[in-house]
Amino acid sequence: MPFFQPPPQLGNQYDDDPLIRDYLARTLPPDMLAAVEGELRELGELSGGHFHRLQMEDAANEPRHIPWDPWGNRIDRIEVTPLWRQAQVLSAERGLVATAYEGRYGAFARVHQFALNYLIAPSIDIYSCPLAMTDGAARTLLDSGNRELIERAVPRLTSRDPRIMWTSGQWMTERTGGSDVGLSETVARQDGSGWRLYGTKWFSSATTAEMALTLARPEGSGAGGRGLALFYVELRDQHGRLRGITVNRLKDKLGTRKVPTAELTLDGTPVTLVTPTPENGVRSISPMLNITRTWNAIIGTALMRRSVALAKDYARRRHAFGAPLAQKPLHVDTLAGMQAESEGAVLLAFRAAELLGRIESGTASERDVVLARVLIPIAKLTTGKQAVAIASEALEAFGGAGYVEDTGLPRLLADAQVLPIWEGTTNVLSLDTLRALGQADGLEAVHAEIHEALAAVRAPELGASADTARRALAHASAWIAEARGNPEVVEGGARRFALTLGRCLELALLCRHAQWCLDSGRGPRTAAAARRLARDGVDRIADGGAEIGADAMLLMES
Ligand code: MFK
Repeated sequence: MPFFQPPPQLGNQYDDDPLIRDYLARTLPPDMLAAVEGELRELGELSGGHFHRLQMEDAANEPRHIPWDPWGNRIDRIEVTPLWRQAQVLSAERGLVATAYEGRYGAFARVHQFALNYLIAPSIDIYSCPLAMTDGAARTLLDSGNRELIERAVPRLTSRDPRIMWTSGQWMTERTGGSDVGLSETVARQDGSGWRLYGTKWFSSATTAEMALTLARPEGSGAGGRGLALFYVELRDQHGRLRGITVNRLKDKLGTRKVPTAELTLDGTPVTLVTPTPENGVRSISPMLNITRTWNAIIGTALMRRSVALAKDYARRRHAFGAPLAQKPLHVDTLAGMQAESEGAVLLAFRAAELLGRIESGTASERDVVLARVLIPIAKLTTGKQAVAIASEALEAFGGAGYVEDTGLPRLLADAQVLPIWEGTTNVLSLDTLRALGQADGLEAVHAEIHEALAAVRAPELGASADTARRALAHASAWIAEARGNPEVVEGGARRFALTLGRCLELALLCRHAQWCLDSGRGPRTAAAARRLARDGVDRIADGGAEIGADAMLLMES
């Protein structure tokens, strides 16, 4: 009988994930957990079962742009994949956006919502992208105070009825770039019927949305982000025709291939101004950025969890050199490092969710607000990098099979690679972290967060890990204090600084969670994760001041 390798299997993705179960048990009030656990388990079942199977069967399908109908009319229809059609129904019915807005669980609504998304996201082919933007649009409209738009759009964006629920796009990127949004060229003109937009949007994700929030420069306005204004667009009229919008083409991307990302031409697109005055567009859209960046972090952790789950299961099924890989010390060591990274990442991403929940329910302290502003970009940039590294390691854990498309494994890496790019690259978010730290005691809030988490740690087996976090934080703080007078040194070291804070936060949160697991009889597993993360290193600071920058310039010479 020739040899055939059994493929990896997934079980219930809630039951099989002790970290998320323990985290929710520690964080949520017991009666709330009892009330929501059934749906978490159901989503865990759908994620490891129906949707994972469908994902494999649906692998070859991609969205299609149909520019013309048979009679020559421009229609710009976009057909999405069968899985995406099911994901749309699931998202509404399971409240993947709505849960955050229903007010049932107050400050814990965001943890609840993101737990649902964490469980299902790896199996729904990045349908989380339109959901993140939908959530961000609902939040931005609510924060804008524009009653007419709130009444028209928010009930649809947050509906649990798939026939009613809308999704939203977020059109920011133009040919001038996705980072320096203040360079946007799209012009807004007013005529007798209101505002109309003229320009090109270069990366409109999920163009199937019913509405979008977008930036444009009112004619005669000044340069930069302050000269932009925030507009609300409904894409189609009552006959389903696009309103002054042409879909030029879909992007041919490395990953997120199920997401129909398009280049658009806007030629007289009717829009509504969101804010009372046509200015400060970047500031007005910033609630959207903070929501989608939190999503980014959560989805990053979800993809890490899927990478580790598949690699661990495979290690038990795959025999080499006389034993299952799961009994080979070097392979076990590799998988353990992946597990520890993903556990730290989950706790950091969900910490952002906790803070958002408190802010939105009106129960946040002043420090929570300051901490959220800093922690969200840090969580996004740290988990984005980790997700790519873990996905890459997972492919390697499968050997050649990890490099073959129809195993479904390469998609993990290709999809993870978007996470450090969209919603602000690692470098842009490192600079945003610096900006946020400079406002209202941001660094003090991070210090307090880390020290409070570590103050809860008493077990001797966690002592060295807690010290690693304290030392790294002290090193990062000393570096920024010394570099402060030299903007080039600060900018050149911003990524190392932000990543150190991110990894420090992860380790501190992991130590605190591990202490709770020990105290509540849940065992020593999380303490092992904390020790492993500490051993793999959290301090990324490089001392050397201006010399590092001078070396970097030398290394730029070809
Ligand atoms: C699973 C997840 C899925 C997500 C799917 C999404 C798919 C969509 C794909 C995309 O659209 S990707 C493109 C995303 N683009 C970005 O995320 C932009 C990246 N660039 C930045 O974040 C820049 O830092 C920024 C555009 C904000 C810089 O622009 P400016 O004009 O130089 O802004 P400035 O002057 O720093 O800030 C303007 C105001 O906004 C300031 O307030 P004030 O006017 O009161 O002084 C800032 O404090 C405020 N602000 C900026 N960023 C903020 C913020 N406020 C709160 N939170 C923030 N993050």
